[in-house]
Amino acid sequence: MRSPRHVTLRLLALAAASVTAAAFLPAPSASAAIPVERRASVEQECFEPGPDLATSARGGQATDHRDITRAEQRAIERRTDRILSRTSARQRRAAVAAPVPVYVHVMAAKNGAGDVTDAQITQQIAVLNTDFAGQESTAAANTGFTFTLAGTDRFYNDTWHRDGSSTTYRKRTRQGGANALNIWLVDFNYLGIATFPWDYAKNPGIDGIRVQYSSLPGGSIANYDLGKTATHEAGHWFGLYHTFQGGCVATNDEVGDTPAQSSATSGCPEGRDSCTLPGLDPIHNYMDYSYDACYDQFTPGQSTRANQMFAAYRA
Ligand SMILES: [Ca+2]
Ligand SMILES: [Zn+2]
Repeated sequence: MRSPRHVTLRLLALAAASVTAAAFLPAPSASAAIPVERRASVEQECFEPGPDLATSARGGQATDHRDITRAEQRAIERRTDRILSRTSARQRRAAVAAPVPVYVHVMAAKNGAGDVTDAQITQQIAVLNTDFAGQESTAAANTGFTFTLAGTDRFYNDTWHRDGSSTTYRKRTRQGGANALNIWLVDFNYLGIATFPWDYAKNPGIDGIRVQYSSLPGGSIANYDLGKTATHEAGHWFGLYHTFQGGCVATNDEVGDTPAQSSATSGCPEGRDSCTLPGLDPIHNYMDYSYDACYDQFTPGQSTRANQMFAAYRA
């Protein structure tokens, strides 16, 4: 049994040495240092984060969700198919285009750091609604999911603010059922970390996404301050993988209309083509690691998958 811990994808790489991923990439248009980037190991070996999530991820070995091997990926697909085959058409219809209640937990420091405003939270919910409705591109799918702020609570605890004791704080503060998106706003070395829907039943208390508070609209992280980290992490919460999951293999993320890519994208390198398989890299996809401004879509295939996963595990 692997650890239920979840490690990061949208990773804040603060160290200047954090450029291994760039080896795959066309040079960014400006040569300025990238203060923060979403980056992850593309290795598929089993990664067990240590007790201190932030420290274990700092080395760049972590993804923003727990590692999924090819074998486990296949098992998840089979399990989902079995569940859906037992789900009635009426149940599946009810799960499509579901309204999603959102609970935002502001984990501020005692001195008030991280105490985002209600206006920022409102803007973040608006970003989720825009992005999941496919309003940023004509190529984008409307997933049908809508988000409503169901509650906000605020804590002033330095340990929790730094994402310490995350299992404890999540279990104590999580609200709603499987269909409720819980967002914990913290200050850690990631942009965000997510749990997957197929893990809800065995570990409901920690279900949700943890997001770097300064990535909210109006936040302070250059290139990652438009609220798209929450969109990306919510994508995982709906059961979407990275578009670079598995690298250059046809099945990669189990979605047919997202071309395979060898590794995470950094910045917004137009024309990137990292696999010989058909299609340019989907650098504008919310499930890549591009800059916030580069993101503009979920695909129809991702929308279908998110709805199926919701019907199977969250409805
Ligand atoms: Ca794909
Ligand atoms: Zn991710």
